[in-house]
Amino acid sequence: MIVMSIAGIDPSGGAGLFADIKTFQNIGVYGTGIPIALTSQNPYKIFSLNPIEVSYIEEEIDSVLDGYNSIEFIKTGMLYSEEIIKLVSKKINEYNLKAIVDPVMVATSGGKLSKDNISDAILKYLLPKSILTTPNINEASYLSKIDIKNKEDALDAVLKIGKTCDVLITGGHLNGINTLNLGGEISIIKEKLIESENLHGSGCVFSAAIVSYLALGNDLKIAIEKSFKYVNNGIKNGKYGTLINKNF
Ligand code: PXL
Repeated sequence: MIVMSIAGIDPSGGAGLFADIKTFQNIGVYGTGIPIALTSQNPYKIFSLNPIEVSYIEEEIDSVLDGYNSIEFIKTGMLYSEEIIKLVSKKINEYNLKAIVDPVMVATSGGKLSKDNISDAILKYLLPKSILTTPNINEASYLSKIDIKNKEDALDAVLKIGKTCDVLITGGHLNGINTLNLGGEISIIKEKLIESENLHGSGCVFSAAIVSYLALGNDLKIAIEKSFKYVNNGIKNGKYGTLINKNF
């Protein structure tokens, strides 16, 4: 099975495209990766961003998908700008892809990963063509325009975002309460929060795991359950970022 991530590069390896590729490899699918920007950063700080030209990103995507026409599932991470979001939406249509959108805007370390406020562009162009989005509460607040502070707010937000796309608001910043709207079915999955230094990239790894398990033939609910286990294991046993016990 071949999958694709379209994301930014964190050269320290814990988040972004490199983390996605490591996750694909560990779970047992073949990862391809389209870098949309270079960054200079470590797990604690983002120093700068260096986006790749939009026409070149298009060439990258076309080269890989023309060579590997069996790719069905992709994920998106950092997309940086409205222009790139529009391009990726166009490609999802063109190649009939099933996309999981991790609507990355700000790093766990606090640095900005997008040019402007891109939440409206994600909502307008990308989510209508995607099968699932996995925002944390900050990203979900931008997307829903609800300031999410508790479980009730998160439930309101999944109803709102869920009109456009299935949604799972991750609970890492909400006492481990993950809030889901899958095809109109609302549910909560409560996870125990783990005290850890290894949270850098956990959102990236989570959505990459979902893509991997879907490509291996699991349905969305099972893929999500397995991905929670995978990420928990990574956070517990990781060393640098949310990585990833080989013996998982
Ligand atoms: O974790 C979000 C994220 C996504 N993509 C890139 C990142 C980060 C966080 O640092 O660097 C490239």
